[in-house]
Amino acid sequence: MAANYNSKDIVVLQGLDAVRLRPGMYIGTTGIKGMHHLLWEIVDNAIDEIANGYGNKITITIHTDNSVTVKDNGRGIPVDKHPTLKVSGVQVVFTQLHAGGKFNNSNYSYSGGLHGVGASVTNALSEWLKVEVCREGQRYFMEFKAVKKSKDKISGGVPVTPLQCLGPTTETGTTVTFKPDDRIFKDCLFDRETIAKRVRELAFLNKGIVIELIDENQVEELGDQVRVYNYTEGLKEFIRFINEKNTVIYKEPIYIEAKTNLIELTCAIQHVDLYSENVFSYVNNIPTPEGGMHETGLKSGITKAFNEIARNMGLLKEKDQNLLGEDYREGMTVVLAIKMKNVQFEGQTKTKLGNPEARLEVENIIYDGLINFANQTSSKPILTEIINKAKGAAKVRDAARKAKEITRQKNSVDSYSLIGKLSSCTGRNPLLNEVFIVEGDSAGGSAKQARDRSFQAILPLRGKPLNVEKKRLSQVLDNEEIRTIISALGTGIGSDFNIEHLKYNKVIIMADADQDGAHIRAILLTFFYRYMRELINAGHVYVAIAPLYKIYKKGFEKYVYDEADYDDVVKEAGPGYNVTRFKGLGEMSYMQLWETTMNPSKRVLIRVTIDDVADAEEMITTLMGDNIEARKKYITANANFNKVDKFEERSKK
Ligand code: 28G
Repeated sequence: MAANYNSKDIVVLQGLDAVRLRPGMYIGTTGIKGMHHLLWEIVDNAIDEIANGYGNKITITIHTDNSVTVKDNGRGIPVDKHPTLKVSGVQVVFTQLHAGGKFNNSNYSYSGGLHGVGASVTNALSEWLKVEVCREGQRYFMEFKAVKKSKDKISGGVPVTPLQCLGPTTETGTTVTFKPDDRIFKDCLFDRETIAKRVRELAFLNKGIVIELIDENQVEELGDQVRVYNYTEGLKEFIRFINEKNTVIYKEPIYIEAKTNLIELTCAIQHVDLYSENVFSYVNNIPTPEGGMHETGLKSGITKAFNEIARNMGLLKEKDQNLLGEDYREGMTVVLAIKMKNVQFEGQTKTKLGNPEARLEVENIIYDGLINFANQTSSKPILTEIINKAKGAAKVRDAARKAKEITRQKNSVDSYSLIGKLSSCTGRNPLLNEVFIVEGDSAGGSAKQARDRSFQAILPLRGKPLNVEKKRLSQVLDNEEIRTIISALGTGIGSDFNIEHLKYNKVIIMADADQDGAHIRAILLTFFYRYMRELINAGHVYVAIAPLYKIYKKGFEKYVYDEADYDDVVKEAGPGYNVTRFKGLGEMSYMQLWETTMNPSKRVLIRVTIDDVADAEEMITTLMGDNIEARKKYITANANFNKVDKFEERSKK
């Protein structure tokens, strides 16, 4: 038995060794994101089992040793011997790459992107992994671990024992516990908030599912050691959550649900009294911020249906032109989630759906769904609101187009004076160049002295730029600071945006570490988010972090960038140290500014990313929106203005 067992392992381990050799190929990075990916592989399997109609609950427990347990109450992974591989189904799932048939098996239908690489990848990159299966009246157990093979070779996911039967049970389901191997993921710990965000999203996307999140690192008295996510209304609740801070123009979101041979679709739509459009799309539970065929289909379905409805309701007359899609999408929040087989992801971040067949399928379902909705008498007031809002949008669209023309002319006439503010760099290679957007003329002056002019340009902003959140495009373009930024970057904005014209590889926001600076950062990030999102997606936007203190004495000098590091640095300095506190960029000499904030070999930059679109949306609407109470609350809760959290992650240079 044992000999037989080992011979089977050989083939299997070759596969897993490949994973340990090049983890990045399977999980993207060996940083914190990659480590969380191990968890998502296991959670994905549990979600799949429940989405297939078996069980309703998942429990995720973060343990104090950085291991995690995931438990579902599905059928339990099959335990009988696989007909060709001759080992238990459990062993197949955890040792065969792509086991579970996520790619080619009709039982398991959906996969996507880096997701769906399989539980074996988690196993290969874990120090140990334990599985318990309850199935057909029996409880089973199996354990795997990483084993040292020679001086510098470790194999991961090696079975410690074959599948064991532990005796009878009335339960059914699968429980997996694993500990990421810290030889691969150095200094990485599971982050409760990261997990909570994704789990909340999964609970919105899979209505009815109950996901319990337990963090054993959290002491009970502090509150939420256990959080439960359960949304019986799914995307409807998701949309209410996204729009929570805004004023909606009708209360009940429009909801569409359908299943065809090709796809399963759910969609919720609700308008707010603002002007931007917010489309959140997912394929197989994976966010697709770059859009793709399903979004194209969604948009044409919406435009076609609403124009037809507008005519039927007499809100568009025979002589009137059809309204444009963008008119109907003004102030519209949509969440679209589809599931389909054999997905192809494309685009810069592999988050764009490429399957051409998805386009018409989504278009037809959305069109039918909306026409159907219009046939219910209760929908009339809602549709009247939507169509009248769209008519308003069409009117200003015309005016906006004219304003844009004028601005374009203005820009070319004024370009000398606009660019006059910009101290450009001498280098001509956009890939090497960077531009600092600096608050205030005096800081701008220091930055000009400090910079390395061969590749660093400085764009000082006079006052605060316009808060674009509540503004239409024409008003946005009326703002001189904004126009200056647009012409300095060279890309154009909105639908005219072209990243190939970008003149700088890094666009760095440099503002004070105080409340005012935080506001300017938020205004600029909002502008980029609303009008140049691709700039963020492509990783060109950064926030420079200026030091808060300098701690020094004879033979010792260190800058403190984070309030939390202060005590450590003081300890390191020892007795007799001095402290300089920097209230703003303006209080530093230009040499200090260079040393601490601009010199690429020493500075701290945060690359702005949109990991969680709904979250970024929440931050933007809260910080920039109408609801002053919500904004005050948010600012109080996130009072550390040196940290621009939620919206970014640190990039190790
Ligand atoms: C708790 C953490 C993660 C899972 C199931 C259930 C089945 C299954 C999973 O089958 C196909 C067959 C054997 C390899 C399917 C049970 C059909 C009938 C299942 C999970 C491929 C996979 N009965 N529950 N896999 N196998 N939960 N939770 O992983 O050969 S994975």
